[in-house]
Amino acid sequence: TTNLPWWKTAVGYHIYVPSFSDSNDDGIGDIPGIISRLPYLQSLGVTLIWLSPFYSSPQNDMGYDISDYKSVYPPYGTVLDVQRLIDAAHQHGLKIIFDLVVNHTSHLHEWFEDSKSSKSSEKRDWYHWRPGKVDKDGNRKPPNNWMSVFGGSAWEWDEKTGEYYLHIYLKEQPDLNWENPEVRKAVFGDAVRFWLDKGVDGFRIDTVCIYAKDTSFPDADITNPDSEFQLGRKYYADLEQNFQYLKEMRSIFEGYEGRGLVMIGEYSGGTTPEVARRYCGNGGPLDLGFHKQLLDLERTDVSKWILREPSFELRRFLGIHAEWQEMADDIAGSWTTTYLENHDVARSISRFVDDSSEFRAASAKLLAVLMATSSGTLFIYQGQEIGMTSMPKDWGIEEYKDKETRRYYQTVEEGKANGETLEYALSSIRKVARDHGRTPMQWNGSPNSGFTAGLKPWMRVNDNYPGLNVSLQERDEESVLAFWRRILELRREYMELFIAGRFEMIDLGAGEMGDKVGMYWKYNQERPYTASEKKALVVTNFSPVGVPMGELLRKAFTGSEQRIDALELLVSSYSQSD
Ligand code: TEU
Ligand code: CA
Repeated sequence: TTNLPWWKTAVGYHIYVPSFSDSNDDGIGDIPGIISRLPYLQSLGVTLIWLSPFYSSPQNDMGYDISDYKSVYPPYGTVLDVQRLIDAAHQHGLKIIFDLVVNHTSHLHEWFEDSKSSKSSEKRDWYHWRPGKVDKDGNRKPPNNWMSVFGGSAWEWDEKTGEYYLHIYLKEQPDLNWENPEVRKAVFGDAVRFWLDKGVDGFRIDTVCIYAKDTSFPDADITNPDSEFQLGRKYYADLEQNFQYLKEMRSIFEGYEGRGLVMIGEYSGGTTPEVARRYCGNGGPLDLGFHKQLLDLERTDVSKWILREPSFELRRFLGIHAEWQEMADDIAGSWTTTYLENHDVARSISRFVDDSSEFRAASAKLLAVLMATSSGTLFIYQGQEIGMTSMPKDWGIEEYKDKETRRYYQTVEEGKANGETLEYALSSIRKVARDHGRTPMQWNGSPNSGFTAGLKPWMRVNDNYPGLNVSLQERDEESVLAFWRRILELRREYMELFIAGRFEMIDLGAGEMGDKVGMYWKYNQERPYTASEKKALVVTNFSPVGVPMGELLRKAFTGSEQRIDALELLVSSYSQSD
């Protein structure tokens, strides 16, 4: 564990550009705003920044719909600003990676405009075009029954050329046809090389599992008989050909020897640890990946919005976490990430613990302990380091900006969803909408939390900012922010346990204890133990009341010889960090 590559020991920080810091008072976060906050990130202990998409885009999906890979969305700044950011990050000792969104482009990308201009366009085959089908009543139907991730058919009819095109996401996000070698060449040259040449340290690769598709486009199995459209994942996620495409992408990196570039993939919802080992094991095309199974914790197979009952169960949550922890294994050669938040989910303390003003700081620290003692590359999402919460429950639907949510709400209003009431839909939106993670960063107690000095931020600032912001926490030794700083130091100090160690859950059984407490050992990957080896026992109490430590410790220590070392570390980490 002494020669881990930089990206294994990195502390990542995910910046959602529109909501981080506004430098010119137009209410929208921007690149110069990020530059001004680099010293803050450095003081937190961050070593790697991931930037959400900042490229030209009509913003149908907040920049995940790119209309030009080589220019910047004007409200965020210019290519020169991005170059300055890369250089400034490097001067602060920070690595920086960008989001690479190449499963689809915007419908306004010139490639798609060309492709849809006529059936004989040179770029017709750059996207997936198919004629429709006809049902028994003679009505036109899409080529198959696949459902878009955002609801409805994954195919959109184009009147002009009389064919459908595929869009796994919004209709404003047509899927590129990766089977066409010209497409791959354009993607690598346009999106990848352009930014590598400017000095970026790698990419977070959006929807990395779905570039290859079964282009015979078979109907998906019917898993929801009440719906016209079905999950087609089996025909477009983790296909054999996808690994080949990614290898090809990887080979671009070979021209940048010595830069230590990193490729982090975003897996699909169905990617299991077993499949992930093929992406990120020895010889796999990626270095590491973000799994989605904790993001999807509340949802059912029917839809993202029909939630499980109960929506949170500690044992299930930790079980999934433990399974992915096994992938962080430097000896076997596989690796993973540890993260609980991003721009696609509600805030972790609101989802998993308690975001009331009484308990939110304790909840944030609890999750910080879980994260900082978990193996893999750590990613903090902006605002998580101060314990930001989901949007207040009394905000109306008009505060939600995301098209996914808007669309869903409208579908329910029109009675075209899964039979749920509007009331149910709203309560579900208040729990799991993506917008909860997108409210502006809370920097200080001034109007609009110091995110913008302008009058109107693009998204409403959470009402709790006067009591929950960076500036307040900077002045308080007991704050969530101060806690994160300390525990990140501890993580670094005991790197062989916390970053690269083996994670061993202690089963506390169903019922009382196991539903409240998570307890695990961290120890070196290498076996067998040496007598002097350090181990860590981590106890996380998810309930508002104390737990009997004596009883828990008895469950943890089965062999008395291990007892002393472990207790030492437990006590020392307690005194250093609460
Ligand atoms: O997300 C991929 C994805 O399938 C999901 O995270 C999905 O957006 C979410 O579960 C729906 O609630 C990536 C990006 O992170 C996301 O912001 C984009 O919308 C999506 O790709 C399309 O580019
Ligand atoms: Ca701005």
